[in-house]
Amino acid sequence: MRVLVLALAIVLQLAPGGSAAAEYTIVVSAMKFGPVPAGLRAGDTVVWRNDDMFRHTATARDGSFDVDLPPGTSASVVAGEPGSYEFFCKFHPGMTGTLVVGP
Ligand SMILES: [Cu+2]
Repeated sequence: MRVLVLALAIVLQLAPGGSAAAEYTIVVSAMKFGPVPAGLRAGDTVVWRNDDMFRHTATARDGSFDVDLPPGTSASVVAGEPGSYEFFCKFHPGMTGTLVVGP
């Protein structure tokens, strides 16, 4: 019984109410980045999922992230400093988007 109470306390500590980080997925398909999440905040996770048969990247112009996405894979980044981040694909420079991170 004591073990159970201890485990519960740890779970509550890891999930503080109200400020839990969110996770968003940006799907890459048909040589395009899908919609970027609105309301993204520092500490949230962005999952990039490549549904294409081609390799892509999600590369920030300011170098703050560079995600390699072989076909059929996913990778994630945690949103850092609030701001606006333009990104593109290294292999297909016409593929672009902007992530906006709020405080
Ligand atoms: Cu690409």
